[in-house]
Amino acid sequence: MSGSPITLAEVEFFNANGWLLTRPFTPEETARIVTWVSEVQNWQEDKTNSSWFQYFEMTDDGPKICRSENFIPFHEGLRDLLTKSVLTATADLLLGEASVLYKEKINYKLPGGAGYSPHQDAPAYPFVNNHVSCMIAVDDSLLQNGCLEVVSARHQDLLPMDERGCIRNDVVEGFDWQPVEVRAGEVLWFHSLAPHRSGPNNSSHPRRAIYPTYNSLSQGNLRDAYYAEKLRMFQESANDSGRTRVSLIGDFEGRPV
Ligand SMILES: O=C(O)CCC(=O)C(=O)O
Repeated sequence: MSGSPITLAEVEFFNANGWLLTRPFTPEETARIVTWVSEVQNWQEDKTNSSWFQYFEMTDDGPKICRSENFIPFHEGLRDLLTKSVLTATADLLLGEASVLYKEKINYKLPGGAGYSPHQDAPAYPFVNNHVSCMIAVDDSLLQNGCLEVVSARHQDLLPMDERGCIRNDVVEGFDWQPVEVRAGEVLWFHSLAPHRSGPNNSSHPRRAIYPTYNSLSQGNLRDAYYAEKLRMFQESANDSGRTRVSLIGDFEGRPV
């Protein structure tokens, strides 16, 4: 696999475990990514939902931004990063065929920000069944600020879910959860059936991360359809969950503003 962004052994590790940690970016590239994410973080909320989406959560220190979505049409650097870089070449290898960007988000998890209940991503992704995501760490993602935790080798099937669309408690308790600390500029790939969760940010440092999701191009270029469907579902159903709604499943534990 000469010239390949990842080795055959890494593809095999991903296929066996459902996740893979890679180090594709130089310190200079990482610094650029940090700048770009800070730019999007400061964009005003578009209440008409005709451009990017910004989401907020309540913390003990007041409301804070918790997520941005649909930002690549409005940011060239991030668009190139997510659609024509080492990331797309890696997604092709992990999917075993040509990939296309399905959706993108930034989770900010600022100090005091909430974690995510144990879940698989697949139930939140309509129209496609072959997809892979990664977490590009913008800040060091560590135990104290709510790094991801994964379960190895449990990405074969959809697991039993609770009423929020998260993994049922009795199943969660039987799993061996493994925290994966990811340094700024490192990338954690995970299969859309890989069980994962994360705790709150109990530190004084942000834990920002970009999460692009790629699907097999053979299933179509569905990014616009995904965001249209998400908006439709958010508009058609009231959120009475007591949590901030950021996803088509109720995995985010953030308090509403
Ligand atoms: O950012 C995190 O801590 C978890 C993210 C996640 O699992 C999600 O957004 O579905």
